[in-house]
Amino acid sequence: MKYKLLAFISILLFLTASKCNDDDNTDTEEIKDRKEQYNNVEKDSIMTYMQTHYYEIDAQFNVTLDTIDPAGSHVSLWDDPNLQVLQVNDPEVEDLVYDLYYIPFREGNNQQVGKFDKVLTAYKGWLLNNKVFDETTDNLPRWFALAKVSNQFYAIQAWREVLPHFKDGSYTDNGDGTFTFSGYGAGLLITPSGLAYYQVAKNNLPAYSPLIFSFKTFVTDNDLDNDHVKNEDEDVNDDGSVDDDDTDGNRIRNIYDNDDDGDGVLTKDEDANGDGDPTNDDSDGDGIPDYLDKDTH
Ligand SMILES: [Ca+2]
Ligand SMILES: [Ca+2]
Ligand SMILES: [Ca+2]
Ligand SMILES: [Ca+2]
Repeated sequence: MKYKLLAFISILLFLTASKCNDDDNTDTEEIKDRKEQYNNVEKDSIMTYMQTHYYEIDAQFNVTLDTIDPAGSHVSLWDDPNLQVLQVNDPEVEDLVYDLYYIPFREGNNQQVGKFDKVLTAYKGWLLNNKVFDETTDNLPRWFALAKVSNQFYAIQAWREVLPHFKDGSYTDNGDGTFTFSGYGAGLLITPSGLAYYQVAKNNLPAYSPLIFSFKTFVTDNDLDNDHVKNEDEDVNDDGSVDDDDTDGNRIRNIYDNDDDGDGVLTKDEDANGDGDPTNDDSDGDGIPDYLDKDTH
């Protein structure tokens, strides 16, 4: 089933930010100071937006955003009792910390999304002027990698921070190329541009845009290379990044490598005790599990 679902678009398009995307910025203007942009501009514009807008959702967690009528009774995003805020460090400036807001509609009832997983999502993205700049439907969901790995596409940081607070759901194959998803996580997030595309402008997206996303976490893939070592365990040196774990030095990071030690035996087959978990087998007792040990297989 996983392989059928993988047919949905996975190498993306829009919502991805990877190092190679920096080439997209053909603008020769100087890049704005990240601290000034957040502290003097976006922090206020995000707060004002949230204080003056409300959301409505339908039974499938599709979101409508609108301006609050002072005579009405709508609760603003800012005053939503379920509003959560994450303190997130800027990836480039050490003492810049963002408020990243999200509102969970439903947590989801199946597997927790892992921070290095790939997630099948439906989503909608808005600018602060309420214009939709990108969206996909439940019938055409898209995969997004949360692991930040060089030369691979991965989701913007706001997604990488928020989605692991949700779970996926379950699905049924309708037999006609479509799936029906249920029990998934769903929510809304509001991010400063520093955790999104910052100076990069493309298509409907101006540079320095704070963004709003509604999202649904349909399916999370916790073993990207199908080697029976979960994505979170492919961080061998346990430093919070999977971009520096390449045991056999073949330039394919362990998280995408199905033979992590390059000894010619697939990682999933380096399971001496046959319990389905290659991480607990150390045949020569040298403290290195067989799947990371070229000497044993
Ligand atoms: Ca690591
Ligand atoms: Ca691997
Ligand atoms: Ca084992
Ligand atoms: Ca081995």
